[in-house]
Amino acid sequence: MERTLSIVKPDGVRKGLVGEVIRRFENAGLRVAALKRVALRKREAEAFYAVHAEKGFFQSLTDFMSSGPVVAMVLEGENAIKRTREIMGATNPKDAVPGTIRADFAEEVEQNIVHGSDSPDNAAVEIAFFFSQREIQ
Ligand code: DAT
Ligand code: MG
Repeated sequence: MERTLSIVKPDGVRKGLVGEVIRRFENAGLRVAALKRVALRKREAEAFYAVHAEKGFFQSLTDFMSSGPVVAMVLEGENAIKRTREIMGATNPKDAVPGTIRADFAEEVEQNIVHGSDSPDNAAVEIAFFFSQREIQ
């Protein structure tokens, strides 16, 4: 049993894809262990993506992530981290396999609909960023 954090990003929420994204995760056997809609402040988006602080796209990425509400969720299941990222597809939708969320709905690399943690350590940090202990019991 593993847990990961996924986010429907502001473009996914604007496009009405919250249900579609959750459907795809649930269809794959992942369970939603916690869920919330939240508007990130610019500073919060910067903290969430701190590992990318030195990248050229950091300002633009964090402007985008704070441009509207997101829906954050904890997904749980066997190999949840890897499976969530498989269902999401590659970071750049041009490289994403057809049938993945990013291939089907994203138009460009920065606004790519969905986030998923990339390791157990990062999943723990990212889950704690959005959810208190009692929200994920
Ligand atoms: P992922 O979201 O697949 O884990 P990442 O952690 O490398 O990808 O990057 C985080 C986000 O930053 C990504 O979802 C979209 C944005 N991003 C990544 N590479 C980018 C680039 N070359 N230009 C613009 N935005 C980029
Ligand atoms: Mg990442």
